[in-house]
Amino acid sequence: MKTITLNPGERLAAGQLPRQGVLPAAIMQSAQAIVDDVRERGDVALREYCKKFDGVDVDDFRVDPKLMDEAIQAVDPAFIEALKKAAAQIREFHEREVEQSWFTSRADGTILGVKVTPVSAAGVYVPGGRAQYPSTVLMDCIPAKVAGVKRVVMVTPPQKEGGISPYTLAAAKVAGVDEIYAVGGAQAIAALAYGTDSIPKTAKIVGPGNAFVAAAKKIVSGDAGIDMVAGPSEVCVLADATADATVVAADLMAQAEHDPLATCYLVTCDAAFAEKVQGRFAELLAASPRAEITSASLADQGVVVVAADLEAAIDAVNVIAPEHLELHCDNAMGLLGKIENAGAIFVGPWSSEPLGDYVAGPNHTLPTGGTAAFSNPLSVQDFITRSSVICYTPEGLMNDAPATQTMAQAEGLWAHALSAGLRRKMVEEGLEGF
Ligand code: HSO
Ligand code: ZN
Repeated sequence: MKTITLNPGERLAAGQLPRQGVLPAAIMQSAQAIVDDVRERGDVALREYCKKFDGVDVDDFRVDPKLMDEAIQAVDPAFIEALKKAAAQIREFHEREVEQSWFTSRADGTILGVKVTPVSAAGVYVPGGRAQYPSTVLMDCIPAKVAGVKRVVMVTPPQKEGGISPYTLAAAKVAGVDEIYAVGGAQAIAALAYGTDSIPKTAKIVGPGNAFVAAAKKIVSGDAGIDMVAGPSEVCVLADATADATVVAADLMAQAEHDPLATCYLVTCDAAFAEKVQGRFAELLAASPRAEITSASLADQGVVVVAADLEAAIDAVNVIAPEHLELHCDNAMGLLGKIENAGAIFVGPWSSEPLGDYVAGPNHTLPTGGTAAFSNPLSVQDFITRSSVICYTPEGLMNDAPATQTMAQAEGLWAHALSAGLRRKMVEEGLEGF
């Protein structure tokens, strides 16, 4: 890991962080070409990309829902039990996010409010290939179902030998997925956004993927809603000497093992503790089957920030705005109020990030790359639309028409003034029943 030592009074600068920032132009260009092609040629283009990128000939992208039931029977029952426990806790957490329609009335009888409607269909991208993430199936599909979405459509790349992992299929069953298509990459995002003969379009597209998937989501946004443009996963551990060095090392490695581009930050005021943590890696890596990815991530992306005092350390955390933050320090809960930017905050020594990745209940699809400064974890809100509702009475109209006419005149909008003025005249003439 690279060490940045802050002098007293010095702040961490965002430019010191190993962030790629915007998606490379070459990736944006090839994703754009794929999206345009699928939009134009539909299933024919999809089949070609499937052959080219996944090496599989697919006739029918639709996966028979019966395969979900078969997968439930085929996998280890302990895994199904774990899935069910996780699903129940994720559902319970997200049920608290449900937003009700609401209405208020003014003294003049005018009714104002918000009507909440689930989106008609949600497309959920689930990465395939080397990474199998049934946990992401739960995290991304359950909030959609809790929101009341009728069609939850999962897309995931087919495996080399065709078909979809039984772990992913079993998770889809537990999450209540309605339709599954074996298609991945930028082409799957295009199919969800614009529809093809075999894949009907969806209003909202969510879920993590590689850089091409992220680029395609960025390209289609506006034509379909997207949750976020996700980058590599990140963890930041804020620790003092009360933390256990081996536990902190393991927590950093838990993020590093996702991806050579995953980024781990250790922020501390104690340089000796940071050394101690790094001293634990060798032994843990020797036991890890994912040592290659993990050590590449730690070596190339890992950052230790040694701050002069706790205030500077917390400021550094807010500058990093990490996807996941672990507070491994004395009075961890007491620091919560000072944390401004973080996707998920794990408080105290027992709150291992992997508990949150799988079972705690809050969503693990979180803002990355510093976007926690302005965006949010995936939630039920991602799967609803709100419509403002405005219902005037004649009395209410008389109260608000004059100001409307005055503002319309100031903006030079003649028919706006007319629209309010005509009604005002009708009320004045006693023509309220029209
Ligand atoms: N830490 C990942 C989520 C995940 N971990 C899935 C294991 N499986 C990004 O939040
Ligand atoms: Zn994880």
